[in-house]
Amino acid sequence: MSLDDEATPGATRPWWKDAVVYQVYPRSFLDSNGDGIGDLPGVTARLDYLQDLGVDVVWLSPHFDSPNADNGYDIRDYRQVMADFGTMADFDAMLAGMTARGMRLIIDLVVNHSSDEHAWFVESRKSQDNPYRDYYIWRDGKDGGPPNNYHAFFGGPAWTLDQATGQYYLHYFAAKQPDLNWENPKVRDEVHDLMRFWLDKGVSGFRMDVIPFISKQPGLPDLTPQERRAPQFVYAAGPKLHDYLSEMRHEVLAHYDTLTVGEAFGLTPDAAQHMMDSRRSELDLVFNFDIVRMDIDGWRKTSWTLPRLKALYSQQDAAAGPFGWNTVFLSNHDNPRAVSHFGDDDPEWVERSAKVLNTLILTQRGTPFLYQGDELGMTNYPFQTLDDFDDLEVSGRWRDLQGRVSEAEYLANARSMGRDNARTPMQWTDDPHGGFTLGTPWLAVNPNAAAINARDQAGRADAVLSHCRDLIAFRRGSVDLREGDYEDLDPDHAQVFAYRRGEGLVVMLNFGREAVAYTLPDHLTVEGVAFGEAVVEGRIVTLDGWTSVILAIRL
Ligand code: TEU
Ligand code: CA
Repeated sequence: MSLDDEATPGATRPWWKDAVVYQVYPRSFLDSNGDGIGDLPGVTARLDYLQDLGVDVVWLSPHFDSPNADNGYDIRDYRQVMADFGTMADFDAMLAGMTARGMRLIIDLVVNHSSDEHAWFVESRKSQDNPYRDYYIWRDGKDGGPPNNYHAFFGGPAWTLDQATGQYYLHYFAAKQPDLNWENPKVRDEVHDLMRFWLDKGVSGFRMDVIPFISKQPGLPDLTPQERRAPQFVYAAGPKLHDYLSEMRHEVLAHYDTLTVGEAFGLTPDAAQHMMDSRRSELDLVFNFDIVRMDIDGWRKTSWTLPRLKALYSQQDAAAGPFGWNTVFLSNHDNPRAVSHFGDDDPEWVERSAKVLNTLILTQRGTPFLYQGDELGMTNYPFQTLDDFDDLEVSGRWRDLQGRVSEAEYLANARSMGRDNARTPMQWTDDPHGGFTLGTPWLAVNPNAAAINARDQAGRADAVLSHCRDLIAFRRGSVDLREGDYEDLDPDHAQVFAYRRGEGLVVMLNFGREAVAYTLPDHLTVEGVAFGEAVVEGRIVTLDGWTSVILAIRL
């Protein structure tokens, strides 16, 4: 690993630029005690699996005490482990197991809002002069209704009237997720303290949930009709975001060796670059959602094209510039399965296309974030009715749309884009419930677990899992992939994604079932196949349907 960081020669290259991160959604990873809910001992039981895959960092979705209105993104106690997931001793054992295997752990920091069952909110709602009142955002109503026309992401107004004190409180998400008031220095101090609590236990950083939203618009004016179509761009443009993040860096993060990655939901590319610029003291990485949301209009799924995907990668790479660094991902717990969204989940093609997508994630410029199950090519779930879902985003949005949209249209949309597609339990074996639980799973396991599961793939050299493991190892040994610059060789081609990485590699991905014979530009000399499979004759490379190859080249 080179020691110099290309951005600031002489500075050591941060470890997270070379790391491969794997997101664990603990509720759906492995159930160790038969209650149908994944838990921390389940994660510990699979650390050898993650080490064998070659994972450097685990991002753990919220493990904190929560009533689970939003599956843990509604925290009731930031210093307690959710009882469903186990105990603090289980957390410590999991972290020790990761450390012993040379892995790091980053946890989810959900501090734009808490649960309405958090002690702070229980106090805050008691009276208008309670010492905790200003931990949240309370306002008088206007004209007999909410203080403004903000709409919640999970349906209904973003304000709920608290009868006891006659005021409304703000919640960008569910009513059980009241927004914290970051204007209040006591709130910021509380957050800094809880961050130190986990960092002092040995955690290596945080993924920061909707962090751009913590600074609210002064005066909270109404949204215009245009703004209401995508309120996140207003919510993320508060005037004090960068002040709060700089303070967090100064007060907490600067005193530890950490990785911080912020959800850039609602940020413009410039604001995102601002947040991750290594010359500033804010965060290290951001999740830019332009790609995973390129075929979403409001709530509706639209369509995407490969040239559009390529343009977004080039835009993100340019926006990062010499002082930024991107994350590379195609899925997470909020998005459909990568192979169903961007690949081809027909049983005949699913493995091949999953390998192509994992090649994209692991060879693009930036830090790759794999989502649990994508190393197997797990697919979307065949939801039949709205009752099959267990996501307040699906139910809340349906309450908004009923009467304006047919149930058939809404169901079709939820089937393709609903978050539960990524939350069905991990498929470990072809045993009942995919070997995830000996009980009844909290969310049904995909019936294709018999065909797509880790045990079957562990024994097959041609499996998605083997390909992913081998490519992670290849990437670790390649300075071009970890540090090299990025050049899209053919932005307009509708089926082939071909790009140069550094001085010595070209990656080619065939995003279709038809074989393609592709001629590389004449400024490149192909020296041979470095990874994958393709027929190479001079600069003509033939890729079978849904295959990818990494070529050794000379400029
Ligand atoms: O998600 C915020 C966010 O980006 C989601 O609103 C996402 O865009 C939407 O669900 C896509 O359909 C974060 C967490 O990742 C999510 O799980 C939580 O529900 C949300 O914040 C509130 O904490
Ligand atoms: Ca369990």
